[in-house]
Amino acid sequence: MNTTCAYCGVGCGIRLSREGDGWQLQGDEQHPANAGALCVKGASLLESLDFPDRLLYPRWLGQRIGWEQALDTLAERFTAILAESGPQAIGIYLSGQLTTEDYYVANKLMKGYLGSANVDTNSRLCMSSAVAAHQRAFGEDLVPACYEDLELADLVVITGANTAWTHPVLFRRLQQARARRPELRLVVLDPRRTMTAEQGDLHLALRPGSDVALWNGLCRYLLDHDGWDKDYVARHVSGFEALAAALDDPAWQLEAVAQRCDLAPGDLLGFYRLFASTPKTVTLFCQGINQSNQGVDKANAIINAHLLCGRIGKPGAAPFSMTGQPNAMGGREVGGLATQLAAHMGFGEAERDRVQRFWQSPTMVDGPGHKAVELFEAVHRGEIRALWVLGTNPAVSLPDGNRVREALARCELLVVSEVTANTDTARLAHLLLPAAAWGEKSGTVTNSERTISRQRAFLPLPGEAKPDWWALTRLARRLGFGEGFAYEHEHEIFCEHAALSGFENEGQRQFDISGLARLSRAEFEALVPLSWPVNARWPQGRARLFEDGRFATPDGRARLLPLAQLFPPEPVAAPEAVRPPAGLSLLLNSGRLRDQWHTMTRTGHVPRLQEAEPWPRVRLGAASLLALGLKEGDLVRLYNGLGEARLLVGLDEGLREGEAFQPMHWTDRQCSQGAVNRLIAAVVDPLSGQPMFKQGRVWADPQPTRWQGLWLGWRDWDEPLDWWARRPLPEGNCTLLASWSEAPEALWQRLATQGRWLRLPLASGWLAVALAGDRIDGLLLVGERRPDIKVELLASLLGTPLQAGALSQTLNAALLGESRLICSCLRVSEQRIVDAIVRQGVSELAGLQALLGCGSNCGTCLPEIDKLLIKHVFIASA
Ligand SMILES: Nc1nc2c(c(=O)[nH]1)N[C@H]1C(S)=C(S)[C@@H](COP(=O)(O)OP(=O)(O)OC[C@H]3O[C@@H](n4cnc5c(=O)[nH]c(N)nc54)[C@H](O)[C@@H]3O)O[C@H]1N2
Ligand SMILES: Nc1nc2c(c(=O)[nH]1)N[C@H]1C(S)=C(S)[C@@H](COP(=O)(O)OP(=O)(O)OC[C@H]3O[C@@H](n4cnc5c(=O)[nH]c(N)nc54)[C@H](O)[C@@H]3O)O[C@H]1N2
Ligand code: SF4
Ligand SMILES: [Mo]
Repeated sequence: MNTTCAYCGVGCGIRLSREGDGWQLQGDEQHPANAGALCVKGASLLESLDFPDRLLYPRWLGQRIGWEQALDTLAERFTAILAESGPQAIGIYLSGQLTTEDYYVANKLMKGYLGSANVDTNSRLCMSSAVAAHQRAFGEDLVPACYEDLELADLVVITGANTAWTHPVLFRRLQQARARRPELRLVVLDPRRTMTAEQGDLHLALRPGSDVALWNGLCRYLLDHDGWDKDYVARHVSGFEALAAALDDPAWQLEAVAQRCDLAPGDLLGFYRLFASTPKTVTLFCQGINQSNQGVDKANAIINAHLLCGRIGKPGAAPFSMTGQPNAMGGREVGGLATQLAAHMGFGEAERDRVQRFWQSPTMVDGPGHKAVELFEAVHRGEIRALWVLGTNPAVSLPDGNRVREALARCELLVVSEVTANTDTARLAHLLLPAAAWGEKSGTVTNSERTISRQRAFLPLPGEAKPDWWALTRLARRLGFGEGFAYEHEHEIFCEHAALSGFENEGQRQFDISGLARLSRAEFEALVPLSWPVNARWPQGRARLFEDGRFATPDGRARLLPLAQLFPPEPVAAPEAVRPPAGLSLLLNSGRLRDQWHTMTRTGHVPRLQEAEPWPRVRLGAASLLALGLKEGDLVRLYNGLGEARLLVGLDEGLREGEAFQPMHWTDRQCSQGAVNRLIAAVVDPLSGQPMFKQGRVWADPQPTRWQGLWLGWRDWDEPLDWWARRPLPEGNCTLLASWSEAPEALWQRLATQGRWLRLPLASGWLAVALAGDRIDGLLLVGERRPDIKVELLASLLGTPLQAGALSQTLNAALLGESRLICSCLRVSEQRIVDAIVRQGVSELAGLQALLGCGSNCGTCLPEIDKLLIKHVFIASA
């Protein structure tokens, strides 16, 4: 059976085959996105399905209830709120991780039946700047390119994206193309020297937020050096005069731009020349562009340069916005954003009328609703009284996390549809509804290149879990809308969605999949991946848009836009910019790690995905560490007027000085104080409403500790403590502990009174053994500093009878230190690679791959392996 990966917007195809009682998973060779390849997250999907806190039944205030009762309660409360406060008092918050069918039903119910446009999605945090930029430039939210364009290009510019980690299979495709054709150049524009930047031919570490200046400077350079396509602009583009006039300003001359971007003029010139002389250029962008207080402008600045050179709608030439989530694109098609009506239509009178006639619905919203950040503000004010959250964890993922948590806690009726019961958001819900997870649910998703693929169910629904569209449909029926929501299968929903896209569409809307509106159930089941549009003109779909130079604007021309660079890139009046008295000032960047997915609800319980980066760390540059007097592994306190976090520090030589990078993944479930968004102000782009997650102002102080410790046990650590962070082990879990308020002796006194603890002195502190009968139930190491230890080895003692010899032998071996995992796919540690180089004399990559397998699957670790080779072969022998 074939399905689609649950994670990123590459949208890889997956093939499942039966093996004994279980399933075996591999990449689908036939899928156009990945041709059989998978990254470590996709390859671990089966392991991830073993959720620790799976939500199996509806729960009302923590108590199990039946679906009938849950839906009746929901219908009753919605009806009462509608009667008392009107439709604006109801909100729905959706997710790019739902299927298109889930999205379609939610959107129809809200906009056409309840009459509220307060339906937004976490795509607001992710894609809304790109959506708005596409609409401004092309007249519609259209991604022009396909993945193959990356392989056909002669220059790929990756900006504001760490593609090697976040879209690994696509990056691998690019790298393979570069190996075949060394003339294919890669330039990376990112303030941070990421794993992606490491692999570029050129990396420009621009000043955060200065992207508009960089692209304006490029356009100015193209105009000055005859590097633009006059013919293309004359025939297919509008707005040239205004752009040229705006660029006729000394601010956009090379030297001035270089200064704004904090780059060496020579480096910048090198990039401009390369761009000017390479017709086949693809510029790929993601959250470093979108998540900004001028995200829409940044995206349009990139598109400007491509339009000016006519580099769009051609093989190997396009601006390319990568979508993050598996179905962010499907949500955009449906109209799941509060600023869209449905099927790429807005709120004009004719469009509202058209959609209402198609739906035959009792009502129709009259304009856009609240965007995500405003939506939660309206909840905070009590204006939205009932909020239904499906498939997202806003307590963690929205900016100004403390305020969002406050809003959720104040909400009169919070309904959360979830797969796991124990998320920071789900814990605040009144009503919890169990959702079908990946592997159990069925429907369609659309990836970054507009390819619609099927997600198929291969597992039975556990407990009383139901697909989200089912829950929405059943509520709609209870509210008296049976006719509009008679669906019994996702196939019916998909066909209706496809029909709406083609309804009274004489080519005005390029999003048109009416060619799929009449699929039979069997054809829907057998649907193969297809890129939209799919209609009478393009029955087999279409890989590239705008090939004819016609855009979706009224005059058919794409629009160039004059754009100003905001400076400084941070908003001066950001609420957190109230300067606390002391502390080192840092600009906080946030984003993703290779092996984790968002708020860790799907990856945090998979030991193999934890190994490369097990603990919540904020990375700082060497000078910042020095200024703070901290070493790697110490604790730091980050704070501002909004909140605080306490994390381990790590050194990242790829950061610009004065900047820090904190992963977005840690939540209150895994760490006492590790969630980054408590520190990020709710500053948004004025057009898209997308939050500026990438530049927050924080202050840092060292966080001294009286002791640090490590707990290994089958049960969770449950003594109250100042600080902790937890990760799972194949069996049991491992918790880092620290205290600044209590001496280690005081901790021991607390434990000793429980009676089942034994203590042994160590050179650097002590080891306490928790006993259950005569067996080891847990191990606690306490010292001045966190012990550097082979966790897995020590954990092998859990459950064994207490024997002094075995204990000291294992302990000694474990204390020889932990080795970092380099290749997550084949689980090869740094130590094994170094041993192979130093002891076995392997001196090149192919040899390491043959011996250990490292780097031979997804390839994201190749640059790290390279570094080890350089360090241990070349430098050592020099
Ligand atoms: N492993 C993994 N992969 C994922 C996800 C995940 O959770 N884990 N999530 C998926 C989702 S939903 C998304 S949206 C994507 C996101 O994919 P990406 O956008 O590739 O990932 P991020 O880590 O958010 O950061 C992007 C980069 O922007 C840079 N940046 C910051 N500020 C600026 C700036 O001012 N200008 C420029 N040019 N760059 C800047 C950051 O340094 C960072 O390297 O990843 C998807 N893939
Ligand atoms: N600081 C900072 N914050 C960020 C970002 C950043 O770069 N920096 N990135 C932003 C971006 S781009 C994104 S996309 C968001 C992501 O943020 P979220 O959407 O909040 O993150 P997830 O952890 O993916 O949450 C999805 C939840 O849905 C559940 N789930 C999975 N499948 C289903 C299903 O089929 N049905 C239902 N009902 N539930 C399901 C999962 O268990 C999980 O709890 O974070 C944003 N926040
Ligand atoms: S690249 Fe993205 S879609 Fe492909 S396997 Fe990895 S996470 Fe899944
Ligand atoms: Mo995202």
